[in-house]
Amino acid sequence: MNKKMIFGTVLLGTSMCLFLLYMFGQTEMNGSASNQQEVDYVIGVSQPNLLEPWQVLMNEELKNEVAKHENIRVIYTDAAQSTEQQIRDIQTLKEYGIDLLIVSIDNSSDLTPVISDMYKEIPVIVLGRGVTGYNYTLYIGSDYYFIGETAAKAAMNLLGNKGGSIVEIQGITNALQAEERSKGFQETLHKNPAYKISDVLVANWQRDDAEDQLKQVLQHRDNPPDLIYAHNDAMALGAYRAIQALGLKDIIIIGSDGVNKHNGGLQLVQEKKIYTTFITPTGGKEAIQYAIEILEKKEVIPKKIILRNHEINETNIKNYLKEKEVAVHSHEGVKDHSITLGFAQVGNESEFRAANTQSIVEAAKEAGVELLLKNADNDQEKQIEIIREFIKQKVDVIAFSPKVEHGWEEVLREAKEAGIPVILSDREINVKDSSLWTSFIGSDFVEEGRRAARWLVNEEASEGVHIIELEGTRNSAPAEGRKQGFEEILAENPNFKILESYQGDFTHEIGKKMMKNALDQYGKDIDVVYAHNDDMAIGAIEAIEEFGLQPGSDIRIISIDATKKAFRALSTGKLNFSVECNPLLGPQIMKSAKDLVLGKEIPMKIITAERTFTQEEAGKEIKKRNY
Ligand code: GYE
Repeated sequence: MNKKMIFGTVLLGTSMCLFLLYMFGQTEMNGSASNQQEVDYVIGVSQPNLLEPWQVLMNEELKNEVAKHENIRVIYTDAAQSTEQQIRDIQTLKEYGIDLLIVSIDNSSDLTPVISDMYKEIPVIVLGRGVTGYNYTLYIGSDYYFIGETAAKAAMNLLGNKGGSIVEIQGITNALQAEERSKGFQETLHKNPAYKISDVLVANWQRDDAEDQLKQVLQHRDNPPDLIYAHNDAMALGAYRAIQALGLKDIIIIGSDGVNKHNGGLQLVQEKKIYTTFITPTGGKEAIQYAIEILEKKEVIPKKIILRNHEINETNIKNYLKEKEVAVHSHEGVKDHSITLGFAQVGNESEFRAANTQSIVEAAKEAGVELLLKNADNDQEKQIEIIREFIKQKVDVIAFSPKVEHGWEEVLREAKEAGIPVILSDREINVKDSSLWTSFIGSDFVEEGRRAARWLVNEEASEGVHIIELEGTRNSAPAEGRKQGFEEILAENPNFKILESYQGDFTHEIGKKMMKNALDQYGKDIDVVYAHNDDMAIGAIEAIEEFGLQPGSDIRIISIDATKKAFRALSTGKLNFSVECNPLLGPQIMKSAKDLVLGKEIPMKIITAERTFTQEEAGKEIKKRNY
């Protein structure tokens, strides 16, 4: 009895459920395959509601992309803003035997465990709105903290230095996207006491709720606010109506989503009902494209795709709409012509770096990209000079692995003025103006640090565990993130103490030297070494052996990268745990560079999927490890 026949029987079997589902939740099925036609895959789409214009747009974009694929069938459910109904919908889709679930959620705290369970059985794409943790195949959506932060900067620009009072209208509570937006907004505003948030309202993403609540708050208020920040355009329109009804003037309204439809954010900006909105792509198209890649077992599937948001206001809306119009057609029929990519590599400091450089060189050959790869020998000034050289050479795209987070504004502004897009490879930077870079491809370093610490606190029960930390290059994104994530988990486990953190630079040599210093100072009081990469960990292992102690048993050792070097140390028991950091970024960099030259919008961040390895797991995997 094969899949298609199963499909028929399940259809029959579950029609009763469907009827119930129809009674309680909204269901719809489509896919370009006619009922009789073979389908290879059945995908379930669970929506939290179809009351919001943004969720409706997401479904449209999903359907438009599904229509291009003959061999898939999609079942859509709509929970009409009921968490209980959405949990039931997901359960019924599971019983229906779907091959993959695409789910967008409102209530992340209640839905996270449901999605984690589903993920144990089938691939799950979390779309548009996140869940806590990493128990899913792929997240596609925006960085909501970034949207809140950008909204705060826009508010401060609009109000000027004199500051002012602000009303914030949130979507719903216990929704990650609302919490992160609010956190980004408030944390950025609070840096300057001139800006005061007078009220925080919760209006369920709904226009009328926002209108009613704001009317209540403002009708008894002597001093109306100077600005209103609504988490979506529907509530921003509600705010506009409330102000109109109360006859109030000169109150700036900022919304979010930027849907290009009737009463959508773009129309509200054009009609000057709101001043600013933030384009928040739904990711519907990408979700179906990746769903098929996952079902066809494509090798490299990222963990997170963070889509870029564009700030739209009355000063740039005309340009945005024109560019959008041009972009829709620009890459049609454009021949895939060879492109030149200038890559400024940071150095040769580690096994990771060697594998990373090789991946880039091989992928360029594979993709027919002309690669100019220069090495900065871990010298930022030299790396800046290399980028300047690429600008002079008028390469099509520049990519680089930034040695440290700061000091890139000037040279990146020159690249921007030269119209050359910039891809950040494996390390992020910290610049005020995020338009100075186009896309980041790499890992979530904070999560890597958390994973290292989680293993340790789960592994180690005894009191007073003393840790030596061997840090990577100071002010580099991996070192900063791995330290932050590790300390975050340790903060919840007070019997784990970092005795001292030593300034390393990701090299074997410095790792060994630092460990020698630590052993001289703390000797047998050391229980654990946390090394920010394998190379420093291996150096530490040698120092511990020379000190006459047994690495892996007298002193537990944790590293990050999980290169073959680490696998060997794990399988000999000298290393205890390694957190993967994937260096094979070449193929994704080439794909992004080509898409950029074709005028396609590429994600703001592509976060790689990564694992962790115990000694036992490494033993099983070592043969397959190719770097
Ligand atoms: O972990 C380390 C290398 O930037 C993520 O740099 C990379 C780090 C990697 O030196 O081995």
